[in-house]
Amino acid sequence: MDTITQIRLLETMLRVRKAELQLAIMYKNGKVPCAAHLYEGQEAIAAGICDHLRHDDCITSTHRGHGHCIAKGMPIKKMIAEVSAKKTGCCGGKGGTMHLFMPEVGVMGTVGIVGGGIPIATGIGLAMKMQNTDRVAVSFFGDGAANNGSFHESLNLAALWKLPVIYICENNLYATSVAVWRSTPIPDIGIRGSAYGMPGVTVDGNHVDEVYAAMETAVARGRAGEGPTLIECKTYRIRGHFEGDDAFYRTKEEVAEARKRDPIDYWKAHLIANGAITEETFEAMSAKADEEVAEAAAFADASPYPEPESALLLSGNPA
Ligand SMILES: Cc1ncc(C[n+]2csc(CCOP(=O)(O)OP(=O)(O)O)c2C)c(N)n1
Ligand SMILES: [Mg+2]
Repeated sequence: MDTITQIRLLETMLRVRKAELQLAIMYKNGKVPCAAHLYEGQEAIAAGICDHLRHDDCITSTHRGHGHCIAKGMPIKKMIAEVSAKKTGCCGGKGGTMHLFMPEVGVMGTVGIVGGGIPIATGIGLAMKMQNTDRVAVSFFGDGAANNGSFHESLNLAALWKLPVIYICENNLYATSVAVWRSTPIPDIGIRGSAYGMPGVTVDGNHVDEVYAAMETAVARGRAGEGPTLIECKTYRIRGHFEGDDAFYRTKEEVAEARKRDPIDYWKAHLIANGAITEETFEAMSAKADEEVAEAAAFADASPYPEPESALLLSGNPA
């Protein structure tokens, strides 16, 4: 991986992290009028996967999808405005956090139904194949979703039809309050790929270089018409399931231990050690991300809510 890519990955991770921390504050201040499932600690996955995607590739995402949208190219201000239910959001303020759409950058929806995005990405992959393109579709989903019927049906069809779909299972060890060991009898969800006749790999999802390398192979396979891949990224859900969840079902020690494996700390240390950046460069990158997020929050704050008369309009993003 060249130095420019290394730095761009760090930049994406910082932008995602800062946006999520900003939303946490906005949620506390009553500015997010719906549940907020934040992505802190999982940034390496969105960054490492989406870095391989072109503008015309597509993703589907989940209830925990802000990071995927940013990494795929949605401007942070359109995301924050939407999550704040403002007219200037990517869906005119009518979608909110679990219905973020921006087809022009390939964001085909954050979906609140667990596992719901998996068949959508599969259908998009089928369309891409029927149109004879080398585009790929990516489905992000959690460990909980990997036990949903939609996962199994989708992987079966995608392998059968050699669809250009890459399935990204973010195993953050919890589905709401249920630890993965209580719901899943195998240590690695990645091995499920072989049951359907596709490569299935498991990587450290907190190490962006590992995620990036796995995706490089998967995306080449998809573009070459060779079919789908399942990538399981092991990570940890640092925050509660949603903002306000006190997560009584796990110990503080467990979370503290996981915080030591912060994906940004890891990549920053790696880049400093190999001379790609200095501590000063990092501070400058961090400040730039802070500035972008502060501007996005101010934009959302200053934006109006959609007019009540527009409630029944079926389409059209007035912004
Ligand atoms: C079909 C369906 N069942 C249950 C829920 C309630 N629910 C919302 S998020 C969630 C847990 C999802 O866990 P996982 O797939 O691991 O994603 P994570 O929250 O860890 O990112 C559940 C059960 C839902 N939204 N949809
Ligand atoms: Mg999970």
